[in-house]
Amino acid sequence: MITARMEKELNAQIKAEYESAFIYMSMAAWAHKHAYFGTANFMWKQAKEEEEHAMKFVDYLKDVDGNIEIPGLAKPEGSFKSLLDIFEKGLEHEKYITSRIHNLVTIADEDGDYATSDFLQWYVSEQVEEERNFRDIVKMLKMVSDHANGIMMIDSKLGAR
Ligand code: OFO
Repeated sequence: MITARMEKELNAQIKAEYESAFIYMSMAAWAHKHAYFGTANFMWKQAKEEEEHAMKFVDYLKDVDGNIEIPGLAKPEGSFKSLLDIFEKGLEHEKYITSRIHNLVTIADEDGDYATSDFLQWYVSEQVEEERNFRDIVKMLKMVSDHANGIMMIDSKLGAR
Protein backbone atom coordinates (compact mmCIF):
# COMPACT_ATOMS: atom_id res chain seq x y z
CA MET A 1 0.00 0.00 0.00
CA ILE A 2 1.48 3.35 -1.00
CA THR A 3 0.68 6.66 0.63
CA ALA A 4 -1.30 9.35 -1.18
CA ARG A 5 1.76 11.57 -1.46
CA MET A 6 3.83 8.72 -2.91
CA GLU A 7 1.10 7.99 -5.45
CA LYS A 8 1.12 11.68 -6.44
CA GLU A 9 4.92 11.77 -6.71
CA LEU A 10 5.07 8.56 -8.78
CA ASN A 11 2.56 10.05 -11.20
CA ALA A 12 4.66 13.21 -11.36
CA GLN A 13 7.63 11.01 -12.22
CA ILE A 14 5.70 9.35 -15.05
CA LYS A 15 5.26 12.84 -16.46
CA ALA A 16 8.96 13.66 -15.95
CA GLU A 17 9.99 10.48 -17.81
CA TYR A 18 7.71 11.26 -20.75
CA GLU A 19 9.04 14.83 -20.76
CA SER A 20 12.52 13.31 -20.97
CA ALA A 21 11.39 11.29 -23.98
CA PHE A 22 10.00 14.43 -25.64
CA ILE A 23 13.19 16.40 -24.97
CA TYR A 24 15.33 13.67 -26.54
CA MET A 25 12.97 13.28 -29.49
CA SER A 26 13.28 17.01 -30.10
CA MET A 27 17.08 16.73 -29.97
CA ALA A 28 16.92 13.75 -32.35
CA ALA A 29 14.83 15.72 -34.83
CA TRP A 30 17.26 18.68 -34.70
CA ALA A 31 20.26 16.38 -35.12
CA HIS A 32 18.67 14.62 -38.09
CA LYS A 33 17.88 17.95 -39.75
CA HIS A 34 21.52 19.02 -39.36
CA ALA A 35 22.85 15.69 -40.71
CA TYR A 36 24.20 14.49 -37.36
CA PHE A 37 22.69 11.09 -38.08
CA GLY A 38 24.60 9.27 -35.34
CA THR A 39 23.37 11.65 -32.68
CA ALA A 40 19.84 11.39 -34.07
CA ASN A 41 20.03 7.61 -33.72
CA PHE A 42 21.37 7.93 -30.16
CA MET A 43 18.58 10.32 -29.18
CA TRP A 44 15.73 8.32 -30.75
CA LYS A 45 16.94 5.32 -28.75
CA GLN A 46 17.31 7.44 -25.63
CA ALA A 47 13.72 8.65 -26.04
CA LYS A 48 12.53 5.05 -26.37
CA GLU A 49 14.33 4.17 -23.12
CA GLU A 50 12.65 7.09 -21.36
CA GLU A 51 9.25 5.76 -22.41
CA GLU A 52 10.26 2.43 -20.89
CA HIS A 53 11.25 4.24 -17.68
CA ALA A 54 7.81 5.84 -17.60
CA MET A 55 6.05 2.53 -18.20
CA LYS A 56 7.93 0.84 -15.35
CA PHE A 57 6.33 3.43 -13.04
CA VAL A 58 2.94 2.76 -14.63
CA ASP A 59 3.36 -0.98 -14.09
CA TYR A 60 4.45 -0.42 -10.49
CA LEU A 61 1.35 1.68 -9.79
CA LYS A 62 -0.73 -1.17 -11.21
CA ASP A 63 1.07 -3.62 -8.90
CA VAL A 64 0.25 -1.56 -5.79
CA ASP A 65 -3.30 -0.73 -6.90
CA GLY A 66 -2.46 2.97 -7.27
CA ASN A 67 -4.23 5.51 -9.45
CA ILE A 68 -2.52 6.23 -12.75
CA GLU A 69 -2.79 9.71 -14.25
CA ILE A 70 -1.91 10.20 -17.90
CA PRO A 71 -0.04 13.53 -18.03
CA GLY A 72 -0.21 16.44 -20.46
CA LEU A 73 3.20 17.43 -21.78
CA ALA A 74 4.75 20.77 -22.68
CA LYS A 75 6.38 21.31 -26.07
CA PRO A 76 10.16 20.83 -25.66
CA GLU A 77 12.86 23.22 -26.86
CA GLY A 78 13.49 22.56 -30.55
CA SER A 79 16.49 24.69 -31.44
CA PHE A 80 20.08 24.01 -30.41
CA LYS A 81 23.46 25.63 -31.02
CA SER A 82 25.60 22.54 -31.49
CA LEU A 83 26.09 18.89 -30.52
CA LEU A 84 27.87 20.09 -27.38
CA ASP A 85 24.82 22.22 -26.53
CA ILE A 86 22.57 19.15 -26.91
CA PHE A 87 24.66 16.89 -24.72
CA GLU A 88 25.30 19.52 -22.05
CA LYS A 89 21.55 20.08 -21.84
CA GLY A 90 21.02 16.31 -21.75
CA LEU A 91 23.49 15.99 -18.87
CA GLU A 92 21.80 18.79 -16.93
CA HIS A 93 18.44 17.14 -17.53
CA GLU A 94 19.70 13.78 -16.28
CA LYS A 95 21.06 15.46 -13.12
CA TYR A 96 17.59 16.91 -12.60
CA ILE A 97 16.04 13.44 -13.01
CA THR A 98 18.56 12.00 -10.56
CA SER A 99 17.55 14.61 -7.97
CA ARG A 100 13.90 13.67 -8.51
CA ILE A 101 14.62 9.95 -8.05
CA HIS A 102 16.60 10.65 -4.87
CA ASN A 103 13.70 12.71 -3.57
CA LEU A 104 11.36 9.76 -4.22
CA VAL A 105 13.67 7.49 -2.23
CA THR A 106 13.63 10.02 0.63
CA ILE A 107 9.83 10.06 0.60
CA ALA A 108 9.68 6.25 0.56
CA ASP A 109 12.00 6.16 3.57
CA GLU A 110 9.94 8.76 5.41
CA ASP A 111 6.76 6.79 4.68
CA GLY A 112 8.31 3.48 5.75
CA ASP A 113 7.46 2.30 2.23
CA TYR A 114 9.99 -0.53 1.80
CA ALA A 115 8.45 -1.88 -1.41
CA THR A 116 8.68 1.44 -3.26
CA SER A 117 12.14 2.06 -1.87
CA ASP A 118 13.23 -1.31 -3.28
CA PHE A 119 11.52 -0.60 -6.63
CA LEU A 120 13.32 2.77 -6.87
CA GLN A 121 16.79 1.25 -6.46
CA TRP A 122 16.79 0.29 -10.16
CA TYR A 123 16.38 3.98 -11.04
CA VAL A 124 19.12 5.02 -8.62
CA SER A 125 21.59 2.78 -10.48
CA GLU A 126 20.20 3.71 -13.88
CA GLN A 127 20.79 7.40 -13.19
CA VAL A 128 24.48 6.77 -12.47
CA GLU A 129 24.70 5.23 -15.96
CA GLU A 130 22.59 7.94 -17.61
CA GLU A 131 24.72 10.75 -16.21
CA ARG A 132 27.90 8.91 -17.09
CA ASN A 133 26.82 8.41 -20.73
CA PHE A 134 26.07 12.08 -21.24
CA ARG A 135 29.12 13.26 -19.28
CA ASP A 136 31.47 11.09 -21.37
CA ILE A 137 30.08 12.49 -24.61
CA VAL A 138 30.35 16.07 -23.30
CA LYS A 139 34.00 15.40 -22.45
CA MET A 140 34.72 14.01 -25.92
CA LEU A 141 32.98 16.93 -27.64
CA LYS A 142 34.95 19.43 -25.54
CA MET A 143 38.14 17.62 -26.47
CA VAL A 144 37.56 18.01 -30.22
CA SER A 145 36.17 21.55 -29.82
CA ASP A 146 34.97 22.82 -33.22
CA HIS A 147 37.11 20.50 -35.37
CA ALA A 148 34.72 19.04 -37.93
CA ASN A 149 36.59 15.73 -38.28
CA GLY A 150 36.44 15.10 -34.56
CA ILE A 151 32.77 16.02 -34.33
CA MET A 152 31.91 13.73 -37.23
CA MET A 153 33.90 10.89 -35.65
CA ILE A 154 31.96 11.23 -32.38
CA ASP A 155 28.68 11.49 -34.26
CA SER A 156 29.49 8.32 -36.17
CA LYS A 157 30.34 6.53 -32.89
CA LEU A 158 26.94 7.55 -31.50
CA GLY A 159 25.31 5.93 -34.51
CA ALA A 160 26.48 2.55 -33.22
CA ARG A 161 24.29 2.71 -30.10
FE1 OFO B 1 17.21 9.48 -18.62
O1 OFO B 1 16.52 8.46 -17.21
FE2 OFO B 1 14.70 8.32 -17.26
O2 OFO B 1 14.39 10.11 -17.22
